[in-house]
Amino acid sequence: MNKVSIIIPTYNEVENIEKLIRKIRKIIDAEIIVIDDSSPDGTYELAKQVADKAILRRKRGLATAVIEGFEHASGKIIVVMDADLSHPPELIPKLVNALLVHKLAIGTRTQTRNWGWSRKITSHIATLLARPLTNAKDPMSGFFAIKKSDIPKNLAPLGYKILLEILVKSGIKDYAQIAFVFYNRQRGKSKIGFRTNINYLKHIKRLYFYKIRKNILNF
Ligand SMILES: Nc1nc2c(ncn2[C@@H]2O[C@H](COP(=O)(O)OP(=O)(O)O)[C@@H](O)[C@H]2O)c(=O)[nH]1
Ligand SMILES: [Mg+2]
Repeated sequence: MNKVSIIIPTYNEVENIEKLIRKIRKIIDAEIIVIDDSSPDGTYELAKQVADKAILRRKRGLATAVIEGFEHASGKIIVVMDADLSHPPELIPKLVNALLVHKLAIGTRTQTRNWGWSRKITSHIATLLARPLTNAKDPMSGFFAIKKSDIPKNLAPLGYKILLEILVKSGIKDYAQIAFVFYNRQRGKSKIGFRTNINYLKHIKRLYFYKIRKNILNF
């Protein structure tokens, strides 16, 4: 089996990161890389002790943090996941094994628990807006696996949605969609806010233009 690198972007996850990494270690032998954007709560200092690599950045941005993680990964297989325990580590081997037959494995949220109505509506609208760009059921997921060599080189995301950026730029249609129940975080706060949604709209506009130029919208 090829070596696996797990990339975890963090901002203020000091209450979650150690528990998550302990769980991952019980499940898979992988290189664990934390990319922290100077969290004021000390996430980086803790990550330095518990992760294999901890990278400190002086800027903010989830998608760009993940891309920086790709650059530091020594594994041939990359897994991306959130730090807040919403993505079950038990699913990692399934995602990795799916790459034996598929180009991409998407942890697909078929149910969500403890999400408020406004979050559900926003997520639904965001997914609908992405429909012409991809047929994947959950292109907004932050939980996926891909071979490093299959990651497109021309990624230019804005905001949160790194998987959507990869789907559009790579044109990959051969993906496994692995279902899981998404439990909202129990500790710490979501970083999604008004600004995130505006950035999403800008990002999606950019991807529409990209697809139009390539003339491959899925209408
Ligand atoms: N490095 C980095 N990580 C971030 C940033 N914003 C969010 N994250 C991390 O990305 C993951 C998903 O964020 P979260 O707030 O849980 O989003 P939600 O689950 O969609 O509400 C978590 O691990 C966050 O700590 C950021 O600006 N930089
Ligand atoms: Mg979360």
